[in-house]
Amino acid sequence: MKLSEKFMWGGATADFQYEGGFQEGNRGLSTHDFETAGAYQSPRYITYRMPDGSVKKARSSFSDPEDIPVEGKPCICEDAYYPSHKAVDFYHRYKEDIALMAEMGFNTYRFSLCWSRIYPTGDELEPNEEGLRFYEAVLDELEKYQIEPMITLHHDEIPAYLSEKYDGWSSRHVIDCYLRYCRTVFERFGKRCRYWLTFNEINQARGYASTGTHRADNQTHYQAVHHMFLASAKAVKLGHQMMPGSKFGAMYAASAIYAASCRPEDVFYQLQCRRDVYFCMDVMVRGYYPSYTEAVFLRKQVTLKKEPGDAEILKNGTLDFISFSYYRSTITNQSREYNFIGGDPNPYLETTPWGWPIDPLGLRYVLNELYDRYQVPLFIVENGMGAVDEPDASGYVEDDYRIAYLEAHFRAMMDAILMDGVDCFGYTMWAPIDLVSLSTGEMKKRYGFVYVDMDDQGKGSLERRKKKSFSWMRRVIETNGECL
Ligand code: BGP
Repeated sequence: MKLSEKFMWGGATADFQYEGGFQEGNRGLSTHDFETAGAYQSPRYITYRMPDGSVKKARSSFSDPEDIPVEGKPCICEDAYYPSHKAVDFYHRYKEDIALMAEMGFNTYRFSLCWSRIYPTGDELEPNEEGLRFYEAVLDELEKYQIEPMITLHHDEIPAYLSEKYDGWSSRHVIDCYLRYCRTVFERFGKRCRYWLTFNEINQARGYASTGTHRADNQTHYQAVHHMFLASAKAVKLGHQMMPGSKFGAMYAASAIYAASCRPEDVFYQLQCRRDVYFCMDVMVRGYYPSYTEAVFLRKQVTLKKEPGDAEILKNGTLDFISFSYYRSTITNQSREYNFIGGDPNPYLETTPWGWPIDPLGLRYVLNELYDRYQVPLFIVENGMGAVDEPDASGYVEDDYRIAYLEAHFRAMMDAILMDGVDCFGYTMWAPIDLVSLSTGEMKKRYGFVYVDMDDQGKGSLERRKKKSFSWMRRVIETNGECL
C-alpha cells in the first residue's frame, strides 16, 4: 500500500517559534515578542511604555481596564526570558535547516511569514525591503532542492503596534493593513509559491497574541473573527487575481470529538461542541454564516457589526482546500465548558507526557468527517508528538516513541485516502526541527526529527543533530508510505 507520486510530504514551522532574529533586518515587534511563557500559560505578562514614559507591567489578559495601554510603542521587560526572541535561530541557520529537510526527501515545506518583518508596524504604506529579502533567500534555498513552499500569512500573531493602536483584529482597519501586506507578498513571491494559508488555527484564535485584542469578551472575539473572515476572503480573491493557479486554504485546529457517553443528552451536547469547532470552516468554505449561528450569538449575547457588502465578500473568497492540524481527540462533557485542549481522559488511549491523548484512528475519523462535510481537498499541515527527548552520551536521540506515533498516524491517513476515498493531498509534520512550544514556551517539548541543542532558558549551542526518526522518515517518503 503506497500513496501517489504526487503526494506532498514535508514539515511545518511558525516564525515566532523558529526564526528568532527578532530585532534584525528592521523587523518590527510582534505580539508574541511580549509572551514570557507559552500562549496558554498563565499568568502571562507584557510590559509597555505609557505615553508619559513610565513602564507598566500587566497580565496579558488585561483583566483590569486601567491596564489597557493607550498609546506609545510597546517595550520589552529586561528581566524576563521571551522564547520568540531567539527561538532556534532559523534566521541565521536556514541554509543548514533546509538542507536537512532536503536530505529527508521533503517535497514541501510549510512556514509562516512574520508580518512585522515585512511591515514593522503593520500600518505603514511601504514594506521593509530587508524583511522581504530574508524570505526571498529562504525561497531561493527551497528552490535549489525543489521543495515546494506553502506559506502561512498569519500564524497566531500580529504586529504589536496594530494591537496597541487599534486593539488588533477587533478593528476593521486591520483588514486593510493585512490586505496591503498580502498584496506585497503576492507581488513579490507569487511566481514562486502556489499554496497559501490565510490564517493558522483560526478556530482557536482568541486573545492577545493571536488576535492582538486586549479584551476577552465574546462580543470583541466574534467581531475580531468576523474581520478575519473578511480579510481571508479578500486575500483569496486578490490572490486568485494576482496569481492564476494559486490555491488558498486556511488552517483549522481539528480534533475527533467524542461524546462522554451514549446518553442522548451527551451526544447532542457533542454535536453543539462540534459546531463550535466547525464554525470558522463553515463560513470560510461555504461562504456564509451557517443558520445555527443565530442561536449561538443569541446565547452568547453577540451582535456583529456588519457592513453592506460583507456577505458578498465572504461569498467571493471561499477556500480552495482545507488544511488542518491534528494532535489528539477530545471528549465533551456537559458539566464543563468545552475546551478543545482539555477534555476528560479517555480510558482507551495513551497520552503524551503533556496529557494529549494519542489517537491515530481519530485522524482517520477527522479526515472522513471533513471530507464528507465539505467535499474539498484536504491537507494535514500539522501533526506530531511533543515528547521529552533524552540524548545519550554521544548526543543521539533514539526516539522510537515518535516513530511509533507517526507510523500509526500515517497508517490511519493512508487508510482514509486509499480505503475511504478521502482526497488528502499532503502531510507536513510539526515540527521537523525542534523549536519552541507554542502552548508552554518550552524547548523540552520537542517534536523534531532533528534535535536542537537549546534549553528552556535559551542556553545551548543550537547545534542540529539527527534523531533516529530522521532516517526512518526519509525511508517513508522515499517509498511513499510503503515502508512504515
Ligand atoms: C498548533 C500551532 C503550532 C504548534 C502546535 C503544537 O496549535 O499551530 O504553532 O505549536 O500547535 O503545539 P505546542 O507547541 O503547544 O505543543
